[in-house]
Amino acid sequence: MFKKILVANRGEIALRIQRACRELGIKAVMVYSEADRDAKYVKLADEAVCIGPAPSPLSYLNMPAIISAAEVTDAEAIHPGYGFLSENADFAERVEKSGFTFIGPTPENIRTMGDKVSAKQAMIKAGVPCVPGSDGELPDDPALIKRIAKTIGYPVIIKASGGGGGRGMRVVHTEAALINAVQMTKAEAGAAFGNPAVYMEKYLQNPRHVEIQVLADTHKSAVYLGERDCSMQRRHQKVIEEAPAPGIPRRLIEKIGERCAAACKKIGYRGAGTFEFLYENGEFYFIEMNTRVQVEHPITELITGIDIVRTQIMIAAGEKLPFTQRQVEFKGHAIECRVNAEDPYKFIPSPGRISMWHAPGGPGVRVDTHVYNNYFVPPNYDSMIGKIIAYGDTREQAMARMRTALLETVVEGIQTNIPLHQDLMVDSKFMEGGTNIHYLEEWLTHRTPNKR
Ligand code: MV4
Repeated sequence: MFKKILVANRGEIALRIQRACRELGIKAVMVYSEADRDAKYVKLADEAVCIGPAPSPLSYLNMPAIISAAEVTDAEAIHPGYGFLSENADFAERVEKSGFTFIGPTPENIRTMGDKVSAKQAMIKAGVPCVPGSDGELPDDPALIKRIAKTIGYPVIIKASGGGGGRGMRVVHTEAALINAVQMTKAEAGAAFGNPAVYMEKYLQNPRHVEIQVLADTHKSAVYLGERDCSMQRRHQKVIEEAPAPGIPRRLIEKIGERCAAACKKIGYRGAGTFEFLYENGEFYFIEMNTRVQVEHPITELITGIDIVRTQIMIAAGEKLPFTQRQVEFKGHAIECRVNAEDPYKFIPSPGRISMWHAPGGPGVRVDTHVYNNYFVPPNYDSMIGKIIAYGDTREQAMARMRTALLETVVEGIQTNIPLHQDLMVDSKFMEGGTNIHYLEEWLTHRTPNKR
């Protein structure tokens, strides 16, 4: 096992990784920007290295600064967390070329999944069901493009191969609008991602976003840890996630989960990964794969009892997965509310000093956050300041515990989206379960501030 790991991230996930290191008896080197100097996980660190000024391009995205920090502290491995450099294949490659272990998949895995056309081709080949589409990059010939769209059937969606997570997409409803939409998407993709390649898919009108968590080791073993329903989102930012996904038959999850684990073996995947699917009318359609630990990983940890971050480290150290698929058991229900420093009605970021912080507790409540009394939320980064996760034997119990947890939480000095979560936890459609990817945005257009 490693003796020392460098944590190349900030905020709650930096603390989460530091905790996993402590549990494993591994020293954690924390890197921080000038804006994060006072973070508690920096003060509590075995070692800490300032890697630059507040703007992330100068610090958390600064590859030479991070690799130098690993060199001067004699770290053996680098955990990238999520966001920042976590899905940057060139970074993973530079980490390994410098003699460190990248705690994540191979640069080749990351590159394949970063290019959405090659990701989809790899998945089709590995037997994972995908959204019907162009099977590769769209050709230039307008007549050919029209023929592909006609075969798929309108509406179709044009997506940039270099995009993902909702960037570089256009829905097309008629042949009259098709060629212009393709040209526009190509131009934007070229400018934004340096890659004008686009592909086409059938546009699914009312799907749910259901993802499958996998873990694969370097000894040809791969397992799935069930699913997460991430349909409650606004502008491609997830707001609430839950596991299991309400109302999806267990045999369907088993079938798609087994396909994902088999695909991992087929492509030589290593580490933690997430297969993103659209789920509509009882069918799963692969859209993208994320090659990192995800924000919402705790809900899977709670329903399986498996520590995903700890397992990522064990896999990177060359150990075998300490359990088989048959030993993975799903128990209870977990819901996560992302707590953002923002206006709960207008969604404007609300950084600043937290004059009072009181975390909820009690049975089945987990809080993953790096904040504390008098913590200053810097304006330079993502507005998420933590996650409240509630677990219960049933979905109803998890939701009841979440309501209590939200009521107990005190955050003063900044605005947060906790009032939004409180309103959603008593919304009858959400309480029923199975809301689709459009539900929250639609709900927000009819929302009236709730007095309490
Ligand atoms: C789609 C789709 C409908 N049909 N693909 C958006 C993010 C990116 N990961 C893929 N996205 C979508 N792809 C087809 N063929 C609808 C979306 C989509 C979406 C997907 C997941 C979660 C939230 C979403 C919000 C809007 C659109």
